[in-house]
Order: sequence, then structure tokens, then C-alpha cells
Amino acid sequence: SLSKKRIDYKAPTHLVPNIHLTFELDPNETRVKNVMQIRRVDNSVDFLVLDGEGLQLTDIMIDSVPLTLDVDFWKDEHGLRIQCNKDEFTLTISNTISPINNTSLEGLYFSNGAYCTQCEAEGFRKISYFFDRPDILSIYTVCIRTNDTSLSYLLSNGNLISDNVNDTNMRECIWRDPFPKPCYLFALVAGHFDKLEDKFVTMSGRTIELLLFVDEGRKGQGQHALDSLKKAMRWDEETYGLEYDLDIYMIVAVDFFNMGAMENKGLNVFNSKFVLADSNTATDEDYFNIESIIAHEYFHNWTGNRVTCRDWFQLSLKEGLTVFRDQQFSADMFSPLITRIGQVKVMREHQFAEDASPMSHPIRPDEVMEMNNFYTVTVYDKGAEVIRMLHTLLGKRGFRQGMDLYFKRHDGQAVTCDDFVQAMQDANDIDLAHFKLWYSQSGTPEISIELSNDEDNMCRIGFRQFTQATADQAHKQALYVPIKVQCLNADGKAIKTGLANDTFVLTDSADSILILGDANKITPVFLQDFSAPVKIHFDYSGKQLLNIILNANNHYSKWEATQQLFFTWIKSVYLNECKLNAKVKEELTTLAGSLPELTLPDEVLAQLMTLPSLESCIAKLEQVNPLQLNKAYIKVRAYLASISVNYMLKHYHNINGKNDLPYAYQRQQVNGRKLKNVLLFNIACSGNELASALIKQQFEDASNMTDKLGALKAAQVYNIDLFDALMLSFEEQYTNDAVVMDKWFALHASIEKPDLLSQLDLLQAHKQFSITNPNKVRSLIGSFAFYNTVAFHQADGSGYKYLADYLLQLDKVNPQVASRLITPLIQYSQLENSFQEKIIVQLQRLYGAKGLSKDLFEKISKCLI
Ligand code: BAL
Ligand code: ZN
Repeated sequence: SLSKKRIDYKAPTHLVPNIHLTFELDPNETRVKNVMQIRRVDNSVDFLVLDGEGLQLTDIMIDSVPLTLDVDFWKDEHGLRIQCNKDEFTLTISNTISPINNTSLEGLYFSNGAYCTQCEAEGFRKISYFFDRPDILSIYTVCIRTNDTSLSYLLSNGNLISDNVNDTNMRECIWRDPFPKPCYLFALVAGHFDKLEDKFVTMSGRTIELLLFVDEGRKGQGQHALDSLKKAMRWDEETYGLEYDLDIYMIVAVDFFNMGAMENKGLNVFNSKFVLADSNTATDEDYFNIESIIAHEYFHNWTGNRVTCRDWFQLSLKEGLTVFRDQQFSADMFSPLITRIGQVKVMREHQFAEDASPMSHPIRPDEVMEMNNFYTVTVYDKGAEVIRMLHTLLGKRGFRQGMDLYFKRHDGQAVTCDDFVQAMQDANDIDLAHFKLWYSQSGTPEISIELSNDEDNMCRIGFRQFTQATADQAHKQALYVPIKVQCLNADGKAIKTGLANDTFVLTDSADSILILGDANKITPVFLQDFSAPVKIHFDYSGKQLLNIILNANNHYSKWEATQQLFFTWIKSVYLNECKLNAKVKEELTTLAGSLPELTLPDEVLAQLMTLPSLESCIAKLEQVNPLQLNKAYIKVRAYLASISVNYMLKHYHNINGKNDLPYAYQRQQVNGRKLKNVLLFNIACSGNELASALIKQQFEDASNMTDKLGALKAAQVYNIDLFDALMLSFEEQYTNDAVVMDKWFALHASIEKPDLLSQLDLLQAHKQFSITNPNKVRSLIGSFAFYNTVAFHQADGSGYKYLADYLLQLDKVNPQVASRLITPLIQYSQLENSFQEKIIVQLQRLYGAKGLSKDLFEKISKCLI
């Protein structure tokens, strides 16, 4: 079979305690010499199998004795099989690779004048022959040689041992990383950069040198990233007692990168989008993301690097845990509410859709064809939700005790998700056997809840859980689900539930609790703070939801209730041939009338005035016509905006008037800008003629990218001519800034008009666009396919065809990016049949294409079974 199974794991036959790599850099032909000190651990085995892909083998020796092909060793497109009966030996392999021709951006590649590597998950095999699996931990010594003097920095993991130039002008840098690591954490970067330097003194008093490398001329945009790094280092000491271990921490920002960033030991490589920021080029949201991703990669030093994964099926061991840690950090640094809302949106818009798709898988997958396809919202974000539930169940202290035990037991090891849960269990008085099903069961549990009156003035709350069969698993069991519950009486006062931590743990397929009160008068709030990654079905009345919005003391619950209310309206208008009925109008008017009464912080108000995304609405419906749903969506949005426009205009002027401080990424300022831009957007949605002048004014006066972009987004929904004019001026101003131009491409690709496709052709021909640059591809093609309902879901299927045509080209250049981008063609299960049929036609076309990558093949074949 083409795929690997989790249960087929076999322990390594050999270990590699030390590896010595030498690189002679050349864009066309880089020479790699790999000297491995190998120890056999299974003496029943007299051969070894090494991974290697696309390598030109030049030399192979065991203990200095050359080996003969087809006698001592065999070679195919996956690697080498070498005969060897020794217990201890040195294996030396030399090969060449061509970084400049490597457009997959996996392995060693050359772009923008710099060499860069990306090895996770299985990219090391494109550099050299090796046991490319995460449970082989080695101490790396890396020697980088070049006579190209334009490469001012030659970097690898660990500490710099020497930096010399010899008589023939060959420069040689040697790096040594004292911590044993798997090859996916190996990194090499060579290029010409500007360098920012800083220091961090750890809790034990050691001074760490912090270095940030950016493209020439970009030094002014690196300070926020460095500040974020220092905050993350301090936070991990204070929260988990975890201190940095090497004497040097380096981050390099590059423009060509498949992922957001990579946690290579001591040498993080970052997509420049998640490093570079100043007020003129980055939005508040960019600042937030940079802080969070810098922290995420830093936190990996313990959760990922010091303790790593035994095999790739365990990816969530490090990713779910590290995402949870970066969420905790963002909540502490910025805002618990905004961090949580952002995360819940990811779950509802993307993860639930993945569960419902042919690619559904548990957070610990059982079967994988191409590992790169499993860096998913399920493994990462649902994985983080599972860790969060543990945190909820064990409490802050119990969770910390579990973490401490985990590190005490497993530092320096490659372990499994079971090992993690075992440490949590052993450090606490709890049985997690049932809880562990969250690791093996895929799909989104649905909890249906009903209230009824019982004896003695008691109200019974009945819970039922059910998980629909998923593409990968037919049979589901009841899970262990912590449900945070709050009950309000008709005046919005909280009623005591008697539940410990206000949490009911549903462990069976059905269960119930009793609380004091009348079922007809109680307004229950379920799943507060999204206490489990599930869907809730409860038949709220509009009145109950308004009660929560007006009276609940928890801001998250207010947000949740408005989202629910908006969705109910959108759905009802959609089902009513896109006409607003009297009941919806009345409820909308009540909400519009209540919002000004609530004296809420800016950050909360901005959230309450934002509709759920169209994607999250689609995820809650079946047999959806996305074009009709979009019409209903716009209708509700416009009506709400138009009845609140006076209030919003007043409020907008208020905020705008007092915002004359110099830009800072500081909570109060950020929230002020957020609310202001939500107001401007809604004013634009109302169609009010004052919008035009306000948008222009804001665009011209903007002292920062947040306000500039806010104006553009408002213009986009208000008036296309205005939008085009502002976009032209934006392009002139930022034409030399690659990161900012990504925003420009994304804005163009998300204009909701059917003739967008011809414009996409023009944009592809733009001098700043390149199919080899993943950021550009994601901005332009990704924005269109993921978020442009009108252009993508055109009834004649031309939007689907456009994406399929593009994927055929892109797959040859960069399969990983192509495979990410196919998602909108894979997640069709909620769509009306006529749309599904047109998608399938395109998937069949792709399936029939010659030389399809394993990445796309895995996904498409799952759709067409
Ligand atoms: N390990 C891949 C990038 C990340 O999750 O940090
Ligand atoms: Zn990660």
C-alpha cells in the first residue's frame, strides 16, 4: 500500500549518536558529505535502510572501505539498502543536490540569493541519505563551505565553533549542537542579511545572545519580533519553569517559505510575514500573529525539541501542546477574550469542516500517505483543544504537575501521545483512560440539550451526545466532554448550578442534571469559553439569546449569543428566498437598539458587531447553495447596519477624534482601532452616502497599516470605483514591500464579483507575483478559493475549474502548497448537489493528470472513492 499505518511502528534497528555534515555550497551543485557514527541495536539485522530522494550519490564507505553498488548496497528512488553486520561503524556518504532547482522549498533550496532548509517532516532525505525519522537523535556537527563572499552569514544549529577563510579563499564555518536531535530539526541558512542583536538573562542568570537576521534594509522592522521573543522566554520560565538551554538563539526571516515558521534547534526559520513589522506595514493583527508565532516556535524548544515525537503519527504531541501554550501566552500578553474568540473561529470555520470532509482524521492519525498533508487544523488546533480540556479537568496546578513529570520522565526522548497522557494521569488523581478516546476518534461530537420541569421546582437539563460517522471511521463512541454551564433567570441573574467549576462532565451517550428553577424561565448558557470542541444543539428563542447578550456577565457568552442570533437570522432569510421577514426585522431592531445601552469595553463591542463568517454558517448547514446564502448574509448585514447607522456614525467620530497618539501595539489602542474599523465597515455595509468621504479620509489620514487596510476593506464592500482608486494609490506606495503587497493581492482576489477570473489572470502577470512564492500564491489564489464565494462558487463551475487549472501548474512547482490550496475543493460536503457535482468533475480531471504529486493524490483519491 502507498500509505503508512501508525500500528506498524517498528523501533530503530540502528542508532546514530553522532553525525558530521559538510556542505560545499553551490546553487546548481551543492556537495554534501555525511559521516555517521552508527550503532546497531538489533543484532538480528544485517542491513540498514536509509531514506534519500532526488540525491546524486557520489561516494559511499563503511569504515573507510568503499562499497560496491548491487553487491554491498542497493539503490532505488526511496533510498539505499546497505549490507552490514557490524555493531559499531562509521558510514560515510557523499552526494550532490541542486538547491536552485528545488522549487518544492523542502530540503535545501536557494531563493532570493540565500540558501535555506526546511526538513520537517521528511525533507532531510532530500539533503542526504539518513534514517529520516524523528526517533533517531544525533549530535550534529555541521561544516559549511563557500567561496561566495556575498554570503555573509553561514548558519546552522547550536554554537559556532570556528569561522575561517583558507588560502584558496574558501570560507568555512563549523557549528555544533550539543543536544541530540532528530534530523527534522536540522537547519542551514547561508545568505546576506542585516542582523539585529539583543540579550536575554535567564532565570538562572545565564546570558543568551539573541540574533535576528532579516533582508537588507529591513532592520527597522525586526524589533517587535525580538521583543516578542524575550516575552516568550520570560513567560515560559514563569509559567512552566522552563529555561532556554543553548547560549545563542537565532531567527532568520525569509520570503520563500512553505509554512509560517520552523522551530529548528537554536536556528528558527521564519516566513518574513511573521517577523517583519512596523506601524506603516503591519496591522495590529499582524503584530498579534508575530508575537504568537515567535512564542510558538520558542516554546517548541521544550515541547518538541527536548522532548520530541517517536513517529509522525504523534505530531499532535508537540503541536497540540505548543499551540495550547502559545494560546495561553497570547491570552496573558494581550487579551483572553480575543485570543479565545480567534481560536474558536478557527475550530468552527476550518476544523469542523475538516471533520466533515473526506480528509477527516483523529488528532493522532492512524494512516498517512504524505505526512505534509497532516499539518492540519485537526492535529494543531483540535489537538490544542484536547490539551485545554486536560487543563480544565486538572486545574492549573494539576496541569503544571503533569508537565513537570512529563519533562522529568522524557527529557531527551522521542515519545508518544500516550506517554504525555500517562504523565498527566500519574501526576494527578485521575483516570484518563476514557478521556484518551479524544486522541483516536475523529469527527465533531454533537451535544443535544433539552430542558424540562421535574419534581420539587427542579429543572432537568438532559444531555445527549452523538458523533456522526466520518470518512475515516464508521463507528463512534461517547467521549468524555467537559461542558461549562451557566443558568440565568429571566432578569439575567445567575442561578447556582451546584456544579464544581460550573462544569458538567458528560461521559455517556446521555445524562442529565437537576437545577433549581422553572424550565420555561431559565436561560441556559452552554459550553462557556468553548470548553470542548463540540457542536451544541439547543433550541434558543430570540428572547433567551437577547437575555444572554444583555445580562450575562461573561463576555465570551455574550459574543456566542450574538453569533447564534446572527446565524439564526441569516438562516431564516436564506430559507425565505432571501427576504427579511417581520420577525427577523423586529429582533434585529431590538439588538440594534440594545447595543448602545450596553457599556462594554471596545474589544467586546467590536466582536458583538461582527457577523459570523460565511464559512462558519456553511459549516452549520446542509445542502447549501453558497450563492444564495451569501445573498441572505449580505441582506442581514446591510439591514442591521442601516438601522444602526446613526449610532455608528456618532461612535465612529467619537473614537476617531481622540485617536492622535503615536502608533503603539498596546491593548487599549488596538481595541480602539478595532472598534473604529468595525464601525467603518458596518457604515459602508449600510450604504449610507457619508461612507465614501469617511473611507477616503481614513485612508488618507491613516498613520498606520491597520487603519489603511480598514479603509480598503470598507471600500471593497461599498463602492468598486472608490476601492480601485485607493488600491492604485496603495500599490504605488508599497510596490517594493513584498509582505505588504501580499495584502494587496489578497484584497483584489476577494472582491465579490463574477468576472473576477479574468482579473486573476492579470494579477498573475503582475511583476510582483510569482508561482514559486507561496505567500503570493496563498494571497491571490488562496483568498479567491477560500473566501470569495461569488467568484469561486459560480453556478457554471468556472471558479472550480480555475482553481483546478491552477493546481495542475502549481503541483509541478510546489506540491505542498498545492495540497493546502485544494482544501476548498475537498470540503464540499455541506454544499448542494449541483455544486458538489461540478467540483467532482474538476477532481476527476486532476486525478487523471500525469505525474500528480503524492500530496494531491492522497486527498483527491479520498474524495473519489
Ligand atoms: N513544526 C512546524 C511549524 C510549527 O508548527 O511550528
Ligand atoms: Zn508548531
